[in-house]
Amino acid sequence: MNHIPTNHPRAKSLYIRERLVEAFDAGLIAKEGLMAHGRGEAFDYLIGEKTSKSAKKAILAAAFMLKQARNPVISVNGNIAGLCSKEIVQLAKVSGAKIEVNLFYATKSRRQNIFRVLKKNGAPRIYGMDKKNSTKLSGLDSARRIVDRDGIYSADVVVVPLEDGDRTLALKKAGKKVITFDLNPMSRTAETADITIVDNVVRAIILLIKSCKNPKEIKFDNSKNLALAILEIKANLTRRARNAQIS
Ligand code: PTJ
Repeated sequence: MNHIPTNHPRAKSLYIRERLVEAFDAGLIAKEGLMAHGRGEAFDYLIGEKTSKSAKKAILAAAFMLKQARNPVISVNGNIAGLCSKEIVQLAKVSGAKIEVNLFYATKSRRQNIFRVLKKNGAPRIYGMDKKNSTKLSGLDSARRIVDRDGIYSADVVVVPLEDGDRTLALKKAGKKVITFDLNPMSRTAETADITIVDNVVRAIILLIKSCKNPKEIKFDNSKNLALAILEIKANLTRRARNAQIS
């Protein structure tokens, strides 16, 4: 990380990139995960690289849903393991959720590496590691259909950060509530989930952990909140366009 000057105007974003590259080298992240991050970065730029009002609202709603859940599970993929393993373990602790490794580009070695990093960060038990305990989620053809009987399969609430739309739909069809983090408010995942936190998971997860310590019930409608997120992007772009005209 020492080649990024601390006074670089985009230092924070570059540090996150660096973390991803290190996690890729450590065998946690798929190549495609680096590209998925690039798409996220572009949306982060559009939302102004800060937690918006709509995201704060979704975080409050998510904390309440998690705390009310009977059997919540956090689904961990390569990107999330690379970006915030420590915070995933903290979130599991404050919310009472289980942690399950579930991959789209599934390989044994990446699963093991993710397991190890979660263990190192204090995860007491990690689901999705024992083939004997696995089963299939119906309506899904990707590797993500393989889930743990005692984890995602029997969960009532599933947190799916950086997700693909197909599994969100399959989880919904299986009667589960879905909470996602997705910087793209127009993605299928964002539109299908019950609660979409349109923010960089690196920022939002810390706020979600805080909110789980003091959960409050709020009125929440995901479609309306997504519309608000899109309008926030529009307002940000309008402001940028005005500034460009003045200068
Ligand atoms: O580790 P695996 O094998 O399970 O694969 C994980 C990836 C992320 C590669 C896989 O799930 C994938 O291809 O995802 P998608 O379909 O590209 O969707 C990722 C979504 O997350 C996109 O809408 C991105 O905008 C968004 N995103 C990327 N980085 C972040 C993000 N959202 C929040 N925070 C981020 N840091």
